[in-house]
Amino acid sequence: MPKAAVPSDFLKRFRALVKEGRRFLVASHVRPDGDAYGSTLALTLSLRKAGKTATAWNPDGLSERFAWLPGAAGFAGPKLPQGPWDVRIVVDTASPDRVGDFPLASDPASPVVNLDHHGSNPGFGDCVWVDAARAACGEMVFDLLREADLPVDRDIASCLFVAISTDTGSFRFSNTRAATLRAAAELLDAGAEAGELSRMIWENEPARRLAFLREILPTARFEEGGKVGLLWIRSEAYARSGAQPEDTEGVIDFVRSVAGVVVGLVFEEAPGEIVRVSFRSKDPRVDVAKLAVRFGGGGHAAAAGARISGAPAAVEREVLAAVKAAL
Ligand SMILES: [Mn+2]
Repeated sequence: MPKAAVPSDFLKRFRALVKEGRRFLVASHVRPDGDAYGSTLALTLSLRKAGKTATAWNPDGLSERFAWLPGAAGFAGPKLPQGPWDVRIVVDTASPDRVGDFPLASDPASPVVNLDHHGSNPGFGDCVWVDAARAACGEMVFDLLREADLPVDRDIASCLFVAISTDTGSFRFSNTRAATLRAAAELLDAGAEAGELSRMIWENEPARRLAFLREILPTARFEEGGKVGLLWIRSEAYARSGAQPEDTEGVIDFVRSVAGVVVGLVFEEAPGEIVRVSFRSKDPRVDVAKLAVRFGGGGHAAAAGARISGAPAAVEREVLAAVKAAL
């Protein structure tokens, strides 16, 4: 383990909160991904193993896609469980408006811990550690558990492996650092099974996802001489295929994976004249977090998102103009 990966002020405060607190609520962002669920569950399981009462909660509840994760059985949401909480922990969440009904109001009796790897995180909460160099929040949770002397057993290691594996696209994306692979190796030492977990993550799609892909792949288009690849998810694609919002995970890879594409975009129609836009960049010189922030969203340099008000055609035009200027 790299010595003192966790900032000492944060670690000191966190250790004190864990020592004094009894009831913990751990939460993450809406439309949770593997890092959100894995980081939430790893912290929850570890706190429980340390003798605390800990509840994992998400504004979207537990998705079917991750229902096999260790500890998932007691997962709470969308309804917020009954408090009070001595400590409220938010993981992998770029901004406070992404945790639904999670109570973030300042309360000295219930400090908020903000643990995240999104560079656009404004640093909300009372005990904050944001490190944009980290591939996944799960990497930070792993360091934190070890340095705070909290348990990491096979189940916890498995949740953390899932967190890191999903946010790095199975260790393919440019956010994968030597330290990321070292953390993954240590998680295998702690009992995580790479083959089995990877199969559950990447080869466990519901059949309806193929029907969903049949609906959306015909919308694929290329702009700017092939440097921009985009897809549309029209609202009727869900009804026609029986897909769930979680089935959109990774569809952006179909345009991103094409040779010559620098920026991949997915536009998704949402209720109330809103378009959800996902951005991916394959070139470190094109920072899509900056683009997303301009449209009221956020994220990482290589992967970001925003919810934009407006008619679909108008939103597409504005986003393409901004992407073109950034290329
Ligand atoms: Mn993440």
